[in-house]
Amino acid sequence: MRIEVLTLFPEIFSSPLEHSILGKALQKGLLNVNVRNIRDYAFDKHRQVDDRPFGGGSGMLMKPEPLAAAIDAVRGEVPGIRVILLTPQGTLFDQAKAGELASLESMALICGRYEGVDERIRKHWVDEELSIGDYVLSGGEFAALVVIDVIARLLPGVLGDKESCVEESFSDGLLEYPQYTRPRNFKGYEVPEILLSGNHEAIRKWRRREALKRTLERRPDLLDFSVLSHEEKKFIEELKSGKRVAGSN
Ligand code: 6GU
Repeated sequence: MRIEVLTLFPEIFSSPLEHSILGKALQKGLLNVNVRNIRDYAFDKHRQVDDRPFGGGSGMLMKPEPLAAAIDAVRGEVPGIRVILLTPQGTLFDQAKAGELASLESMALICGRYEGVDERIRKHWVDEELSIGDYVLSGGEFAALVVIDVIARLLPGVLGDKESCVEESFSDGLLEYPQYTRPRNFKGYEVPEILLSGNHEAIRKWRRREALKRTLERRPDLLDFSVLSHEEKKFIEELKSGKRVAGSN
């Protein structure tokens, strides 16, 4: 996959793209990220990239000319590229959206500043607008990094076998079950007995139920989209009605 990033702050991207899973994905060539400075497409004397809004009001807007020139250049170099503007006004970027984007050959991520971009860019130069959640960032750069990281994890070859197991358990739509590593007793706090039992079927069941409990407690909205067996639905109903108490099985 090829990702073109358009930003006024290209330096923000260097470290996050050098390390860990993203760093390896880039090194292996499974993913290509090219970061461009929008200011390089400002052709007036002062290379101005922002301006005051018509009609008044506080804050500056991104001027249309440099953005349009940058997007036109990217489209010229990468035919068919999907152009995405990162903005708090976009539709929500979630795991399902990530899955959809992961199948593209190329996309351009335009990092807006939060006061916004000229409406004509949104309407006529951009294919889609995405937000990563209900809060306001100072700019789209961190949002772009979130999008890149989430999508990279879905590309073939990026995750090793061990890591992709973990991935599967969120893609079933539930929160993770609790996990423990050594020591068995940490400052008086014990690891649940069942995990030491060696009974793989019992452990699998326990984990599934813990994931259901945690999801019901913290993110009941996710249960509407998860695929549950008849038995699991019954378990959830029992939890809700108080027949089962949190912490017990
Ligand atoms: Cl994509 N940009 C900005 N500036 N703020 C955000 C966002 C994006 N998503 C959530 N908040």
